[in-house]
Amino acid sequence: LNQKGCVLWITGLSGSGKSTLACSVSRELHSRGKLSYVLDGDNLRHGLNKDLGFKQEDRTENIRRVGEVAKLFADAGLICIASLISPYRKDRDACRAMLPDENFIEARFLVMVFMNMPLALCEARDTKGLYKLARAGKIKGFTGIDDPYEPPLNCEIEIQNKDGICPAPGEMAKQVVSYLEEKGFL
Ligand code: GGZ
Repeated sequence: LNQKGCVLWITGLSGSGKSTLACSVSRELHSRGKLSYVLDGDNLRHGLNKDLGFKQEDRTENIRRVGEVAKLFADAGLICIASLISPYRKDRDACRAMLPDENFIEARFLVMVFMNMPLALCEARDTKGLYKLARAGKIKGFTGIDDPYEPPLNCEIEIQNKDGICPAPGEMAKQVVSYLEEKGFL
């Protein structure tokens, strides 16, 4: 396999475009003949993590499990793309700590991607109507509404909105793939 495994960890609010970016990066890597695998928070909650809800302890356990699985994929040499809200800094830090750092002989580690989209933008999109339900009090503890989101302080890649508009998926994917290229992962 002519690639090094690593974990791309995409964090951000619901509706910030994490899954879109994950899918777009995976497609771009595929077109370059690189193996990747997407672990999506929302999907995993139907299987591996179907026993978990959205209380702080449950989210922590969710992140921990996905971190462990991502580590296995990276171990196998794949570029594992994990897209989860992962709202708590300490949980994301714990994932990072689980993976060996850059100086390790087998370079496989975590590249944190922050979807830095304002709540107003995510809420205006509201593709699944969840923000509306949260505002109406029909979903309790919704991230960004009545549950916290702690933005990363030390991410490797930040996807920024331009004048309240999210960049096109292909554009975001290029930013991420260029980073992986630069760092010798591809
Ligand atoms: C946040 C919620 C909630 C609450 C349901 N808070 O945008 P989506 O719909 O498709 O993705 C969200 C998903 C969040 O799962 P994660 O595993 O990524 O979350 S975490 O990392 O915090 O464990 C959202 C939906 O589930 N959803 N209720 N209360 N998002």
